[in-house]
Amino acid sequence: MSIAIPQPKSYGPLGNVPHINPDTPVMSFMKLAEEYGEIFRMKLPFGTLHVVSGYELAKELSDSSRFGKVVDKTILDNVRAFAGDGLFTSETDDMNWKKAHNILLPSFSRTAMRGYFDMMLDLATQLIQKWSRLNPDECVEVPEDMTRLAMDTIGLCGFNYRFNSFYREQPHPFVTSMVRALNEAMNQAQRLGIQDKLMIKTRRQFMQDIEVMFSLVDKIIAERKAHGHQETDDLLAHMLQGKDPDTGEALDDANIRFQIITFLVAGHETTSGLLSFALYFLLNNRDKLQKGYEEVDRVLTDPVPTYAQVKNLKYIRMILDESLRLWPTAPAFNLQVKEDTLLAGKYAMKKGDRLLVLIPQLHRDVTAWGDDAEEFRPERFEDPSRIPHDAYKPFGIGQRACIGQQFALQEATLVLGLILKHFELIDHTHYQLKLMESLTLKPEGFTMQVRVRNKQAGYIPAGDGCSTQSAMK
Ligand code: FDE
Repeated sequence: MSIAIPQPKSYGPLGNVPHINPDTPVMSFMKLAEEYGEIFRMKLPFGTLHVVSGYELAKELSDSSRFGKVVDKTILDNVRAFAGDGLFTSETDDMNWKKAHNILLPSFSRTAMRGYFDMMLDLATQLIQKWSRLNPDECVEVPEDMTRLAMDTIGLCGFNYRFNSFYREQPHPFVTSMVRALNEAMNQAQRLGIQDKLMIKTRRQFMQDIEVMFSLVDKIIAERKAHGHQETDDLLAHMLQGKDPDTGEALDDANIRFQIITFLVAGHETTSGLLSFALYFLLNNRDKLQKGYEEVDRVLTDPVPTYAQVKNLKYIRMILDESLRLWPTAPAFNLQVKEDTLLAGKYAMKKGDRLLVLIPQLHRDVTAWGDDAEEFRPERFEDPSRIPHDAYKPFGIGQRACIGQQFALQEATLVLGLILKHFELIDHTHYQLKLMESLTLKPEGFTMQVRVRNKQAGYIPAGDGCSTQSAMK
């Protein structure tokens, strides 16, 4: 016996659109989930969406014989204009997805991570040096600096290219174009077809931004081909040399271009948001911050941290896991039903039905996480056997799960460990969380002050010398 899937009030031809605030769709969906529960239906211009956020339901979604990723016809389809058939925006049955997945998987294995460590350290050091040279009344723009760090890290580890973001006041032109094109891909999804065609200037800018991205990436590929890649062991080398074990084929240049852009897009905002939220949570949970300090002082005993030491930052890792639970920076993914099925034995779903998994809400399901689900408590991740894995999906599910997971976590553990080792964190504005939603989530306008730590002097109390105005610029 199936039971009906609830749907919020519908407004004629607009369907359920009026329930969604276009600036904060994730928040809108979370509010609706509070009211309508583990699954509800939304009638939207491109079709009907089933928003899923319950533990019982999520358990079944990893079954790839019943559910599979679909490249949604709104945002991701627009992102395809510059990410093409790269890993993130290709369909699973697209030949190039499987091929690239096979070729690139070894580059993201746990063992491959050791090879990226020194490059990650290079960028982390740039961040620490920048912060240690600030005057006491200056403040750190957290998401901005974390974006510099994440962008430069994927650039260097991926393609041996330095964006040198820490040496620039303004973002690298590639980054400006990428961010603008991503925003435009989101905005297009909210405009009607005819409205969209009339926006000639916007369209021209979009095409220009894509050109900027293509030309830099094509240059990187051409230079690498011209100068050989004997010494460089990065993603690009793997893409140029790798052969798909299934077919024996290599990736073509057009696809490599899309993969590079894909890694830059997928790797920078998500990781930057993760680090920003982790710092936000630590400022608001002083006892956890203290535990973090204790760990880095105990483990990071060399002036330059080693790979093995970073692996040993267990509590720092738990802080990151818990940050990704409360604010998973990639907040949703799309699935399609492969055959008619009964979800959790009670909701009838038809072949082709679309699901949106709302991760932040799933991560707050009290049936999986307990009554303190809203609380920031890294200790939940202490005992792996007690983590409700089916209710924890910050990296997606199945074969389309995040290929960059180990990469992002190693980078974030290193960076957060080094930050705590070197700095006292000061919440000089009593920052109140304001979520900024683009393709990913970020704490908007989040700034803090840092003081170089001096153990003899003990804790240095917070000052409020940094005006919010300069913080927001
Ligand atoms: C992916 C991903 C996902 C899934 C999506 C869907 O399903 O649609 C998710 C959820 C994610 N991812 C998440 C995340 C978070 C973080 C922090 C990250 N992520 C990071 C990173 C880094 C890098 C480099 C990356 N990432 C990448 C990536 C890619 C390429 C992808 C696609 C895959 C396939 O194959 O599909 C992803 N990522 Fe991530």
